[in-house]
Amino acid sequence: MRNTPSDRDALFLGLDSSTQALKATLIDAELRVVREGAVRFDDDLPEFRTEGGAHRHPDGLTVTSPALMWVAALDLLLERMKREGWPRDRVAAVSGSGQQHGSVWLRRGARAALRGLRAERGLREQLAGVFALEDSPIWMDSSTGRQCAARERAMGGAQAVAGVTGSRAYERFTGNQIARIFEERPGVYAATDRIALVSSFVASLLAGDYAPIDVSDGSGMNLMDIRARKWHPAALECTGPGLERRLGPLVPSHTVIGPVSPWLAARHGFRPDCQVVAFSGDNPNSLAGLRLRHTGDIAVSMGTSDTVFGSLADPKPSASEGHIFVNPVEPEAYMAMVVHKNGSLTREQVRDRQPGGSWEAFETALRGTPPGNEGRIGFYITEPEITPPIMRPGDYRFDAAGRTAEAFDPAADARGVVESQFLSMRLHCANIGLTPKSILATGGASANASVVRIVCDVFGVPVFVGEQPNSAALGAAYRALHGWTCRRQGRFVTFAEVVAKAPPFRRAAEPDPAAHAVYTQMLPRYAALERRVLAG
Ligand code: 5FX
Repeated sequence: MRNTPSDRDALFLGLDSSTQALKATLIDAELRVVREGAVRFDDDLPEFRTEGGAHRHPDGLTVTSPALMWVAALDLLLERMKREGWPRDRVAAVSGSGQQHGSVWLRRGARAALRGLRAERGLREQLAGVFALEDSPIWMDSSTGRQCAARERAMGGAQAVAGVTGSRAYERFTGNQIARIFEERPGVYAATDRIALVSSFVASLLAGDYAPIDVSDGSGMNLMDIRARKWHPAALECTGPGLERRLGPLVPSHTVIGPVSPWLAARHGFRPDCQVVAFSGDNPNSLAGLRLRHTGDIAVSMGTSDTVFGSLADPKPSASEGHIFVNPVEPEAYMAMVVHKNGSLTREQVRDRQPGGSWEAFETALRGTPPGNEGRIGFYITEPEITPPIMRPGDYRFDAAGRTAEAFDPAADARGVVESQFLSMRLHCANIGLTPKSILATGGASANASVVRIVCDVFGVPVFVGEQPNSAALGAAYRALHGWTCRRQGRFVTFAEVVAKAPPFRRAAEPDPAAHAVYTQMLPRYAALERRVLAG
């Protein structure tokens, strides 16, 4: 047997089985990225005929991905690593990330197939027959409205479901997907020995056995009690019979679930003592990749949608907004996630109304208008909004006296859209218990200094900026190091200690107390106007 790599030479591998690709990031013990790679499903595995990694079904609601494609992608990725000479024999631990909510249905005999993998053949060839369902429902599926309504009825209403599981019943959440399969395809359900998440399934492929679901990705199922970190009996009960046995155990996210399979060692040159750390969901892994290590650290990702997620100690799960998951790096804490659909496209529309229609003009408008916009408040809704649920697109403007306004001048619209987006974020984050102590701003708009200034003053906390490409795969690599370090030291070592060597993000803005006071005063008015817009 090869010698254990010294701690200095040890490497940590993170995989990310996302919607469109399987990605890999390899880091060294100094947390530097040493290799990256990816298999893109549509281009590299065209035989599965996916578009964006998925199949959209004619009903317009059902969206699935072929489970065998994820297996084939791992074969291909491992072959490429071999060909490119990745130093697999120095990998001390591997962890991973999976798109959240997707489920993999394994039939009786799957476990024996995983345990008995033969080194002379690839995974695809040996595992083609293990699925009770070839097409896995994924997070883009919205076909389970009926099952969601039934869950909320059975568990005492939307708020009761949120109170226990961290989110009201959502169509894409795995429990509701399972309920639909049980109802519509009872034969599939009966033939199923194990229902895995995408994350725990890919972990199974590396460990050569069923891998447990971790409590952080497990929080995206509407089946787990997020406080007890256990399956919730009533939530299982209204989903399908014999479900606990089919789901298997839940484990803390930093758990070492075992060494890699003999198959991975013999065929791909991994060390037999390379450890597999429980895989988790992509959003939990991104939280790790962005190194949100303390309660109150939040990330604001400004993209097509604006997504906020962060660590918190005292969550207030809500039926009307956001999700609460168990935190993947702080076992006692939680993470919250809130998605605002009207992000960059909405900002771009308002930008186009500025003279010249450029970002420079938008920035000039922000600089030339005062915090609070002289009392003017606008709601700019390009697409039906998720948080808050404003379904009717349009611009809703109010003057300082709360009267409906037909129009603002273009500069007031520029300030109006940015202030409105971040006041909404502050309001809805607070509603679920997320109060930031620091913000990491990422995504396109984080390059705009005047936008960052408004984020900073609305929340009243320092803002850091930085891009972290492939944050889920990188987060998985950090979590591999974290789980391995905890195991090595025989105690829980904080994630903050483990990632202390990573280069800091750039501190981009400090709050201006006077501007922050303006926004704090504005917030109750904003909330009241939002209620008016919601009431139509
Ligand atoms: C989270 O709840 C989601 O549905 C998505 O962000 C998926 O995790 C994407 F993979």
